[in-house]
Amino acid sequence: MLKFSDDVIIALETGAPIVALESTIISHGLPRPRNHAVALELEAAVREAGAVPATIAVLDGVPCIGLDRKGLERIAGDEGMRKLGHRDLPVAVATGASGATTVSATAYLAARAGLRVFATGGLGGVHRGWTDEQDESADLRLLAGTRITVVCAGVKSILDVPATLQRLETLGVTVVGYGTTEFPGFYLSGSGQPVDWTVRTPDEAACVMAAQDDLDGPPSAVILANPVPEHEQLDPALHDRVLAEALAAAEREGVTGQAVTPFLLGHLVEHTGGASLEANLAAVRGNVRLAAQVAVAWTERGA
Ligand code: PSU
Ligand code: MN
Repeated sequence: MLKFSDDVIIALETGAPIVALESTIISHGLPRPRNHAVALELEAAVREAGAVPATIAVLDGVPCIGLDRKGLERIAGDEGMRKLGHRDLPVAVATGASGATTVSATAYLAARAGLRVFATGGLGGVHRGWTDEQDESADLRLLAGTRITVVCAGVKSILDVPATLQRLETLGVTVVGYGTTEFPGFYLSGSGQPVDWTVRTPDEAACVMAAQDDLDGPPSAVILANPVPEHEQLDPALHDRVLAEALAAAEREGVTGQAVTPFLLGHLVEHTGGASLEANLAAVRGNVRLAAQVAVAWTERGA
């Protein structure tokens, strides 16, 4: 059912560290053609840190754990790539469709494949205006039932961050700040919301994962929330202004469903003169590097 890349097969056999990487951020979250260079760069960063990258996507109905050159090219270049949440997987497989996987679908497939560490940009969550329109990313519920460690820069700041943190609490998802007591704000280093727990080294993160296994409680993710460095964040005043415009534009144009997140991210890139893209990339790079370090620490524990 799953197709593994050669590198991932070897890594699984030898117990080498592996980092799962999400593909929707490549296909729908970043502009072409830069997205392809980024996909390659992220894989290289994982390797540099001593782990094996496994970018996850569905190609011609086959869930792939690790992509070859051609697969990465398709994800980045093919405008027809669908955006697949975990609920879309059965249909994509049955119909032979191709698509990039969101956090929910990637985490699901990674866990099925036996991977434990996953890096992305920012999680989906509860959208602003949720009191009127029920838009909550499937990422949250899936993470509540999946034992995987997700390294991210918090949740996308286009969301209602306090409401999302509240949902994560209700759902029983462990949230830990990496070197911070403030929940990160995706494009911004901080969201203004506190985070209850902090770890400061990859090994401490791996200890949390080991304790999770020892306790053997309900299967749930650990969110390792890793802020973008302050000198690389988007200017907060610019962020707030352009985001308000983006939200208004989405409302005016009647954007709904899966299209909302790519629309808002695209609007921000365009109207910040690309500055939001640089902050997004800085966040993702940092997450991928940290995820690789955590994966290395995790395998060194002999888990
Ligand atoms: N993080 C990014 N860019 C993205 C996303 C996350 O830096 O494009 C994607 C992820 O795939 C996430 C999805 O799972 O947005 C959430 O979309 P929705 O709100 O439709 O569930
Ligand atoms: Mn949604």
